Amino acid sequence: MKRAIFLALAIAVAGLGSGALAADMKSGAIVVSDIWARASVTPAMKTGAAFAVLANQGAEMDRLVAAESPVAERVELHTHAMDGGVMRMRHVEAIEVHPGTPTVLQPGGLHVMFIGLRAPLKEGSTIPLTLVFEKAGRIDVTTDVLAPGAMGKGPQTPMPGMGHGMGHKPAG
Ligand SMILES: [Cu+2]
Repeated sequence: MKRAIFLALAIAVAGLGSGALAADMKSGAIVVSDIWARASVTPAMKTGAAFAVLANQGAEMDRLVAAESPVAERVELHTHAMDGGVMRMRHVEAIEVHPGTPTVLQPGGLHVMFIGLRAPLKEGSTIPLTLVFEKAGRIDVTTDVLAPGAMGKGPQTPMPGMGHGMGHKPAG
């Protein structure tokens, strides 16, 4: 009984930790950062998208070949392409990640597409997502859900340190 409660607590704390810290997630040579999704505008919206920065610290090109999440019936890799003067989404088999040049998944470009959302994506929540790379394998990432019109997390979202480590003292 006690043990079960302790375990539940440990899981709750671990969950909080991963959501609050949102640290970069790494497997092999691949580092995933700035991962986020857009909140659903209405519950009727059955699709959604997630974005991230994929960096390759190795010497060989790797490829994102799949994405998985329990939030949707299907998860696909998409890009945007001009089609007769209209910007349309297109399914892609894989997304290349070259050494030295991060691949950026962002609105209007490459993205992870959720098709058949089981529930609306709520702003402020997090959703589990697994990115599958050809060489680096599977990387589980915690995806922050931002506002419906969000364009990204910004270049860096450092921990709010509240002046800690600044070390400056008032003069005199
Ligand atoms: Cu799409």
